[in-house]
Amino acid sequence: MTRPMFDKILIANRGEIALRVLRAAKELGIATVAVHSTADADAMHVRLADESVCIGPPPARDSYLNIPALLSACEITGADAIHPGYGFLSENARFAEILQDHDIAFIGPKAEHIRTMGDKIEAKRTARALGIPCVPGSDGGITDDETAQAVAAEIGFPVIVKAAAGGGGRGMKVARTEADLSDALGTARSEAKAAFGDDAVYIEKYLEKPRHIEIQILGDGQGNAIHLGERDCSLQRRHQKVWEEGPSPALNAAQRAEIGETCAAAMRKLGYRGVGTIEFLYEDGNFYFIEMNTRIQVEHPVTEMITGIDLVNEQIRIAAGSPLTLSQADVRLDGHAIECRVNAEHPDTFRPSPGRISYFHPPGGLGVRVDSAAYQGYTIPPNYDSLVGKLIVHGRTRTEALMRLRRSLDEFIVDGIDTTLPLFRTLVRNTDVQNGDYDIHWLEHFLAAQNG
Ligand code: MV4
Repeated sequence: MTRPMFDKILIANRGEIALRVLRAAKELGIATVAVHSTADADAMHVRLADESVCIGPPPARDSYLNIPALLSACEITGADAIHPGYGFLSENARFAEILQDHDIAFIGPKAEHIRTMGDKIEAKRTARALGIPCVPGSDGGITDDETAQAVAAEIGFPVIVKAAAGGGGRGMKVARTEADLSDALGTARSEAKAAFGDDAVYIEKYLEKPRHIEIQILGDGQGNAIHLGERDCSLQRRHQKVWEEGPSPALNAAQRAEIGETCAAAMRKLGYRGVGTIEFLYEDGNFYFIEMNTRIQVEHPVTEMITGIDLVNEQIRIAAGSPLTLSQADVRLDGHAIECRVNAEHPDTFRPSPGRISYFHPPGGLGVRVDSAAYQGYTIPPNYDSLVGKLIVHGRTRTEALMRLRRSLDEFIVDGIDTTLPLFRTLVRNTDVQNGDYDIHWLEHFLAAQNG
């Protein structure tokens, strides 16, 4: 019996994730099509793909988000599947449906699950119904002051008002007392309307000092699902993750198995297909669901390094219709991994620093992985995100991973532009970081104290 598989995958993305997908496709013997904007004609993903198609001018809305141009590129090249990577069209349910209508496979979840998780109120309702622990708060949307006050009285202050269409930190307002709530509700609703064209908001108990811990799950849409442990992504700046690691320094094996099995069971019930991340705030030993991401994430290599499982390979095989071949017992969490997102930004001011890389020397050696589409002589265009590459290290213990990270950061040279490498060289030597003693506010406080 021959297994179902694609012949040719079009990669609707750029940068390091386009390369990551290309590599997985090649290892499966699948032909690849790169698409690119005019700003990315010299990009590495274009060079390494079997074929490439220019799909538009630099602005993403005219190229990487241009659905008719992507459909034309599939038609021209005969691609039978699209991998969306992260960002861009990766969580666009309409795009997934349009591809289905054109008999092109979307390498990602079912459109209905993308849509459900895109609405944070629906996502929370769904999570709760599936037995996932949630932050106490309103059952649905809130429009009037009276209902808001009643919910707040029930859960207690402080509370946070969040946009249903938000996520990633946009459109949130904290109310510390009863007197703040009316303003918080009004501001959150008008900001949500302006940013997303949807003024639906909901209320939650505000957690003061949580960690951000997310569970990686994998399902086949045929009733099988497993978890691949967690990543601790508490070190963030302005809702951008900076440093991610797994396992979380805050969890023991019993806690990990319990929350992991809760998530896997929920995904079995949902019939979830593909990779997904269930995000939690974690405080005082308790997990509180906040959102679910229905895409491959930037920090997926952390999980790959501790499990040895190729998540993009799994995504492709599952989208082609293969059932899960891994059982939960096959998943062994081994050692510790840390990822640093190296951005083309000033290490103190975080001002973007696009431009030409005059010298590029990535680190190497045992347990060191660099996922990057950069090369010496490459010019980072100003039009997209500022990720130069991800440095991921693995060690048998967290201490070994930290020492390996310190060594790798000292080897890593990127000249010609500003990068955040110096920040990581400071962080890896910091006592709180070394002790795993941080929450979601630690990095912002550290930066404020460091820069005055
Ligand atoms: C919260 C919270 C405290 N309490 N919800 C920010 C991004 C979005 N995904 C959820 N966010 C938060 N939700 C309750 N009920 C604090 C944050 C938050 C945060 C969360 C994760 C990582 C970094 C953060 C930084 C500031 C606020």
